[in-house]
Amino acid sequence: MRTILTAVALASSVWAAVPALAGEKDVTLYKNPQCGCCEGYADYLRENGFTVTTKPTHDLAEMSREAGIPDEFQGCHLSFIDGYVVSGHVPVGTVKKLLTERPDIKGVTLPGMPMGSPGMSGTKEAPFEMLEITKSGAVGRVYARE
Ligand SMILES: [Cu+2]
Repeated sequence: MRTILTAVALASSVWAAVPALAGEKDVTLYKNPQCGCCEGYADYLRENGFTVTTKPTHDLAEMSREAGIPDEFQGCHLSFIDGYVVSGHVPVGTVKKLLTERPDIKGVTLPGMPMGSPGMSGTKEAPFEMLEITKSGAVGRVYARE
């Protein structure tokens, strides 16, 4: 019963996050109300031609879990883009790759807040590795390096 309730909750939250008529350039980004680098990332997406709606929430970790991302792989905000989950400061090249290739996965995550990533300050020290969020709930395979 718990599984069924979780599935229903997930279906309804994803449905709420991804309006049926949203196009591939429409982004809904959930963030903690205080998060500044999340706004930085939203602006970065806007500069790259996306239309971004930010939604403050205190349930980000739970929402990320529901989206298939275990705690240790969660980014600091959660975006829904054209049916995919994009967690964290994922560079736009990877977002475009995702929307072009349309792999059979739930989405990608860049865990944490790497220095020098889009929206973050600091100096990039190594290529970022975006991990697949699979439909079975496994996270870990590298989808893209950028
Ligand atoms: Cu951040």
